[in-house]
Amino acid sequence: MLNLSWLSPIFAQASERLSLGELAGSATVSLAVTGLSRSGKTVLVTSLIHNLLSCAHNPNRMPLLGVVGERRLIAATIAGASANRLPSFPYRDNIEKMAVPDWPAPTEGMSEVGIEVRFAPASALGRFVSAISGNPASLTIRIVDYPGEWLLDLPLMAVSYAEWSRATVRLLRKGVRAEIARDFLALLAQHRPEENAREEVAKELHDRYCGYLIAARDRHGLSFLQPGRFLCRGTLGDVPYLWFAPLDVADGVDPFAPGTLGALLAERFDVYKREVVARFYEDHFRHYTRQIVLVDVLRALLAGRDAFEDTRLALDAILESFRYGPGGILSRLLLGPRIDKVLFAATKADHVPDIQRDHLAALLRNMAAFPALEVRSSNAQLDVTALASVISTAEESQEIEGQRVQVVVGRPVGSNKQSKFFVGNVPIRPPRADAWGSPFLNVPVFEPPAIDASPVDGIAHINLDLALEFLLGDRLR
Ligand SMILES: Nc1nc2c(ncn2[C@@H]2O[C@H](COP(=O)(O)OP(=O)(O)O)[C@@H](O)[C@H]2O)c(=O)[nH]1
Ligand SMILES: [Mg+2]
Repeated sequence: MLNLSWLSPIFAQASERLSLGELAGSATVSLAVTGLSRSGKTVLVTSLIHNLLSCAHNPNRMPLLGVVGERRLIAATIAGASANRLPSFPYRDNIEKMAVPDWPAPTEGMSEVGIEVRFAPASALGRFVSAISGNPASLTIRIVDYPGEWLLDLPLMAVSYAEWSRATVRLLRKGVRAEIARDFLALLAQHRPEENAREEVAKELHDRYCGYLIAARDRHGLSFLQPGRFLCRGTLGDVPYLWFAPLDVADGVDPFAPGTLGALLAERFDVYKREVVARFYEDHFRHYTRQIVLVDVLRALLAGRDAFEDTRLALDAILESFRYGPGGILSRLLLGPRIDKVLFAATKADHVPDIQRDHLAALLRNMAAFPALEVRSSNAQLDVTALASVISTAEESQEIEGQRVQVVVGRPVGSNKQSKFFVGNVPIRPPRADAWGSPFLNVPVFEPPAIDASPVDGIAHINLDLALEFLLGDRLR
């Protein structure tokens, strides 16, 4: 063990931020990547790894990541297999797919991968320790990819089944949901919470409720869909305790008489909270220290008012997972270490021209109650950005109705012609109720650029280096 007590105060301060393990060459930080399905997690992790591995050859890909820009990076490599319980992230398969070029296959559930970064320390103390130990500093970044849908379940921890049912059924009867949930609501009308519990009824309600969730997500672009595991099961399979759905519960009814349908579903709801929700936070989330949350802001904006407002509800629910202050749900669930930096990122920023990208980030910032989170010191440090993991478009200007405007151009997957994509002005605030057009759910999927599968040249991106600098820069000094 090294004695640091003689160091001057400035050095001592530097040492507070660095662990000795880091200085001496072995430290780990976990970087969790989440977002609702199709928000861009798999592509982000693949591009991040590929760009980090390529940095030693091509530092120009990640200039704004301090350790690269300052030429301190020595090498980044995939860490060897560890005794982790999670499936490993399929980086190799993904990068080979992208070299075709094509997008990586969609994934469900969690996976992880370790990246070992060896670098020359920036601080005098770090350089000193590195010199006497004869080793460069090293940091293993443990990247975990998990479905954002699961974070939507945290608010369930604070409510009973009856409360959740009432709130959910109220929501189901409003706006577009009433139409999407018509079949489920019709079945709901035939069953009372106080009728005798029957397994077939519970299962049928569950199946129809899942049908509604899937239609709401896939055909209407909605995102505030609970419980999250009904849409993204991970490794759970179809276990019987999942067979529940909300019931039409009158005010004041709670708890339910034994043997009733209400009691059966309430019991399952409680098992779900204990076995699935609490367990995810205790076994996994608790170990994350840095987090990036991906949001497909443009898709939500173009999908129309209902889908956009719904994304805001989902974001508010997701934010609960980063409120550590007293009185929060998390403080009751988790003790000890916590996430200390969270970045919310509007993904696929290559779908809008350069001048609109800051708008995308500003819109994301104004979509949820972020500011309230930042002033509370016990919460995670938070920032918002726009990024593209893989630039798949080019920029052009075009005359539209007598006006020169910037558009993006790319080749839609499966087409042999380039097409232009123009979204107009991205507003920096959620549009007013009367400013919405009709929903547009077909944002083009542009073919990714041809890339080299070996980690030499990297992948062109927008702001990936800045994002990583915010998330991990302090651990790479
Ligand atoms: N143009 C563009 N499309 C992207 C980008 N990232 C993701 N996508 C698209 O979004 C789809 C879903 O991304 P994926 O990473 O699989 O989402 P996940 O479900 O969150 O893991 C991809 O298949 C791409 O079509 C990006 O940076 N630029
Ligand atoms: Mg994925």
